[in-house]
Amino acid sequence: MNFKELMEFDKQIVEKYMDELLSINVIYEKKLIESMKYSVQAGGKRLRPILFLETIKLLNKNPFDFIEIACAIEMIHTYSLIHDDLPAMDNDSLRRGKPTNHVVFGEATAILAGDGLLNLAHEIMIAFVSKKLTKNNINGINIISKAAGINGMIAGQAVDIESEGKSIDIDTMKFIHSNKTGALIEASIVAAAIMSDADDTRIAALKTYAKYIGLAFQITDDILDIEGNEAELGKKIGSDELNDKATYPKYFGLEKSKEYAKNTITNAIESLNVFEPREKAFFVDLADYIICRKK
Ligand code: GRG
Repeated sequence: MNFKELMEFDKQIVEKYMDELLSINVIYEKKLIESMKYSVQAGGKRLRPILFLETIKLLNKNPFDFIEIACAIEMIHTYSLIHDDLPAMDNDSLRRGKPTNHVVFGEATAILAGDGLLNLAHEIMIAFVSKKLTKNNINGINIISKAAGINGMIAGQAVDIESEGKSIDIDTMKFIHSNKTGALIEASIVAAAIMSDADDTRIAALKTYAKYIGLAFQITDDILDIEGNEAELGKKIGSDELNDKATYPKYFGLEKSKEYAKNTITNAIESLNVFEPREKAFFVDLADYIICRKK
């Protein structure tokens, strides 16, 4: 399979398995489950679960043995999007090409749908380790949990919200982005490496790669918010400027940001030198995709 086929193959597996995990029969809380499904099934690139599954494969383990962890990561990501779109946060009305969760289901249900997805992800991860109890599996889910929490994504989001309309220094901006966006991307790769029992050299190489692609992903996201096409992106552009967000183009300008993203991708690819060319082919293509993407 070439890069595009692999991305599509992994995406379909993750989507199918998430559908199964969300086939929950309830009597009273039908609206809650429907709103959770609405955002999960709205599409999305499924980048984080794909990174997780491909890392497992790179390290010669069977990705199907870890599929529920990939789904849990995507549920955490989807929860963060639902909450990020709320009026109290970024107040967006379009996500993944569809009206945002609170626009369709109301704010209270959207908040609960996010909470439900975050908690379900942890229920899934705990059920996984209780069946497959190894030190590396525990360490892996611990990395995912932490990346989603107050030492990762939630911290980045909190500082992002507090910084709106204020002038902040570059280090604060980097803190926001490496936590809000970078932490879960990095955890998707590092947790998979640890759960695949990789050696320290390989884990370190993949961690460095993950940091670089997380950074390039964010810079590209900032650029797309200025130059992207709303129909292709599936969300409104110009929202960073509207919310007076600290972005790479705001600090460095558009052209310098593009150059920065390109150099970051070169560094990401170089950090995989410990792997054979045929082993790392997917990750090299993915690094290029991160900055060439249109959505
Ligand atoms: C609410 C705790 C909490 C965190 C929110 C995810 C997030 C943190 C904010 C979203 C705002 C944003 C545009 C961040 C930039 C990078 C990013 C995470 C983009 C969305 O991820 P994609 O492009 O989305 O992977 P899809 O829809 O493809 O899954």
